[in-house]
Amino acid sequence: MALLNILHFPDPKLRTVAKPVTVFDPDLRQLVRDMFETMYEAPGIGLAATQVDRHIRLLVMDVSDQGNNPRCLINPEIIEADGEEEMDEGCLSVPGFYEKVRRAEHIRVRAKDDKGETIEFEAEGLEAVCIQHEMDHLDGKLFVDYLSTLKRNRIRSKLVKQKKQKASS
Ligand code: K1U
Ligand code: ZN
Repeated sequence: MALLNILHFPDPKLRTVAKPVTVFDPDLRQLVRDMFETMYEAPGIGLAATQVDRHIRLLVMDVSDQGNNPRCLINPEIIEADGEEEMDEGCLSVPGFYEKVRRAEHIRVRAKDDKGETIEFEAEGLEAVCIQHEMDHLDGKLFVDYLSTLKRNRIRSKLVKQKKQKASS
């Protein structure tokens, strides 16, 4: 297993639109294992392949309190959505910042698992928010894109400054 490097905003690679997964092989399952290890170690409740510089439509998540409900979604699609809710979101690619984002409250998701089997389920609350957040990553979108330009630019400046300070220390 391996810990993967997580890209940070404003890295332009985070803007890449991921391609569908077509081959469900042992290499894919190894990437899934590495992404779970990286997500639990961070710690986070979700991770999209885009964040670890792999531009395929794959995300992992675990929104359970005990961290014992791992879920891997490949080529995910939201096939139904209703309601609206606003929740505080964070992002491992935007470390240290939490902001409210409005998203669909209930969703129905279709995806494949790591063996290529189709799965379909309904999600609400934090699970629904997390899936929408991670699916945005696969389209090159970040939660800061929902904020005002002023807030987004402030976050960008702070993260660029922190990166420069780390590089010179
Ligand atoms: O970077 C990511 O995409 C992961 C992100 C997912 C997420 C969090 C909150 C709302 C929507 C999506 C995170 O996991 S940020 C870290 C976090 O929320 C957390 C960390 C430790 C314990 C509990 C939560
Ligand atoms: Zn994120």
